[in-house]
Amino acid sequence: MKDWIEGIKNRERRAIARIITFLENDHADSEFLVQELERLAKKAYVIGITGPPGAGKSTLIDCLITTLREKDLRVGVIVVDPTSPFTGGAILGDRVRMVRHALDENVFIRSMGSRGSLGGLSRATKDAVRVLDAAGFDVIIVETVGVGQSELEIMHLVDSVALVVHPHSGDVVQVFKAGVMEIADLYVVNKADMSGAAKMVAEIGQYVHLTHDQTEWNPTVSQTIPIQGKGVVELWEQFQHHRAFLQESGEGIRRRKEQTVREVKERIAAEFQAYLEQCIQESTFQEQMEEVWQGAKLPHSFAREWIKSHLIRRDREGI
Ligand SMILES: Nc1nc2c(ncn2[C@@H]2O[C@H](COP(=O)(O)OP(=O)(O)O)[C@@H](O)[C@H]2O)c(=O)[nH]1
Ligand SMILES: [Mg+2]
Repeated sequence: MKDWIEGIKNRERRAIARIITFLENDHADSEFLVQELERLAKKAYVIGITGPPGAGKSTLIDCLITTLREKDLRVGVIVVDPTSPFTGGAILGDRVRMVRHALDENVFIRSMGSRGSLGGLSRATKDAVRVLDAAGFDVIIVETVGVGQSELEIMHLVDSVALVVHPHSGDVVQVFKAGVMEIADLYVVNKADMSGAAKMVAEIGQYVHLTHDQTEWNPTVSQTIPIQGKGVVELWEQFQHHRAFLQESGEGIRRRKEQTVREVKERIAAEFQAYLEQCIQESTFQEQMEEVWQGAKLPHSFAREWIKSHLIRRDREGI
């Protein structure tokens, strides 16, 4: 593991990839590694790009990478697809869109697939961000595929959230419904070469006006045409404004604190779940269940009594 840390310090891609995979598998002895990573953390700027499939997120990120590389910034990209069982490799379409950066050693692109549970996926993504931060990437971009609860979860891991839609995405209603509109710091009407872009910008502007008072950050609405390389530099400027806002207002620190609380909660829940699974296997559990099976006891009271006795037991044993 010491070698791995050295590899990270030397920004070796193989070490970066290996550590991400190791942490993804949630080994019991990963704590040491995470501690070392935390020590190296350089405090990258982490941005989240979310929006419906086909909105042009990957194409936009490809352009953003170019813009950032021109400023000599190192860029890490994590593409998260909760619907894909694949991991480590590539979510094909996304990798193809960013392929021109594949040989640039200052760019690292990684896909993360489903880890069986949503909590597992967001924990693994959080760790991947840690690894890239420790490896000294200046900007880390997290792309999530789709619009739903899982995207909301993942977006809690980043500093700034951009929601990308395109003029013909009838999905905007869906986006509204899923609650994604509320979490965006920046709105991007992508593929602005298509008709209807101005209308979409106006609609989102109206939404922002209705939902935000003028005192805090007011989400910006940008237009981009990644296939022509247009609007991307301006979008990066908006990101920088938001970053400055996060720093000056204290909102950045507040968000990071909240993220840590979430992470702790998720880990506690995962530990409890593992403990429960273990208890269920025990014969005493099966015997007690007999009463429920025979209708002598309600599942509700059984569950309550079980929790009581186990928490007290663990407490007494000082575990
Ligand atoms: N007209 C137009 N099409 C675009 C633009 N950017 C991307 N696309 C197309 O939109 C499709 C989906 O792009 P992709 O980046 O994979 O979307 P994602 O699913 O949100 O990552 C592809 O066929 C792209 O070529 C653009 O600026 N204008
Ligand atoms: Mg994509």
